[in-house]
Amino acid sequence: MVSSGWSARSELFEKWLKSWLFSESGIASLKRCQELIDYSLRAGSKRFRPVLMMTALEMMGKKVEETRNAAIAIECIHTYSLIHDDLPCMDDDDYRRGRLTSHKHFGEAQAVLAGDGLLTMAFELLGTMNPDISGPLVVELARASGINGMVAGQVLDMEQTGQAGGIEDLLNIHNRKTGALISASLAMAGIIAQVSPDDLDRLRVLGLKIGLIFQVQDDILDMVADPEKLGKSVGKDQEQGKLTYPSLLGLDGARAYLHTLTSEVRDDLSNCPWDTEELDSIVSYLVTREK
Ligand code: GRG
Repeated sequence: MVSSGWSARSELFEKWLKSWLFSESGIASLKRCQELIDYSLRAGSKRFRPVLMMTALEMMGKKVEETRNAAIAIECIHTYSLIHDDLPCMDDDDYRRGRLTSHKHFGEAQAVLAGDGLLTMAFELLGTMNPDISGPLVVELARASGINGMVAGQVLDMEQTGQAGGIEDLLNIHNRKTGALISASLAMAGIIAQVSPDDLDRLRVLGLKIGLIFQVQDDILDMVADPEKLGKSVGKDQEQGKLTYPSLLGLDGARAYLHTLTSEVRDDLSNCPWDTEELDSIVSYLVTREK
C-alpha cells in the first residue's frame, strides 16, 4: 500500500495535471489529440516519478509547488515512453493499466504523434520555469531520456532480446531504460532546491539505485503477479526471451538481490544530510508493490 504522503502528493499532482492539461499552455487545440493525450496521461499511473520528485524537494525544505512544471514534464516523458513502447514495432502490447493501449484505442499513427507531442511539451514546460534553473533542468531531463539514457536503454533491450547476457548487460540496459528517468526525478528536485554539486551527484546515484529496486520488482512481478492487479499481461519477458533478474538469478535469487539492494539504499539514505523518512517509505512500497 502507498503511504499517506504518496497519496497526498499524487492527488496534488492530479490537480496540477488537470489544470495544466486543459489550460491554454496545455495541450493542442485538436480535439483528437486532446483525447489521446488525456487518455494516456491520465490513465491510472502510480505517478511514481512525480511523487519521488515532490517528496525529495520537500525533504530539502522547499515548497512542493516549485516542482509543478518539472513533475508534469517528467510524467509526460514517462507517458510518451510507454505509448511508444507498447507499439507493435516495439513491445507490442494491447493492454496497459487495465485498458487498451493508446495505439489499440486510437490507431498507431495517432499514438506515435501523441508520444511526440508529450516529449516536446515536456521541454516547453521546463523552458518556461525560472531561468536560473530551467537550463540545468532541460539538460538533466534530456540526458536521462535521450540517446545515452532511456532511448539507448530501449535500443539495447531490443538488441539483447533472445541473446545470452550477464548481470552487467542487464544493469547497463536498466540503468538507462528505467533508472535514468528515476534518477532524474531526484536530481531535478536537487536542481530546483539548488543543492551543491556533490549533493546533486548523491541524488543521481541514489536515484539509480532506487530505479534498480523498481526494475527488479518489475521483473519479479512479470513472473508472479496477478494480471488483474497488474493491469497488463504477465509472463511476456519469458515469452520474448528477455534478459531479466529472475531469468539470470532465479526467482529466489532475484528476491535476495532486491533485499541486498534495499539494505544498501537504506544505508545511503541514513547518510544523507536530510530527513529521509518519506523516501524510506517509498522504498518500502517499491519492494512490496503488486502493480
Ligand atoms: C520508447 C524510447 C522508448 C523507451 C521506452 C520505459 C520504457 C522505455 C519501456 C517500458 C517498458 C517497461 C515495462 C519498463 C519497466 C519499467 C517501467 C518503466 C514500468 C512502467 O512504469 P510504472 O510502473 O508505470 O511507473 P505507471 O503505469 O505506474 O505509470
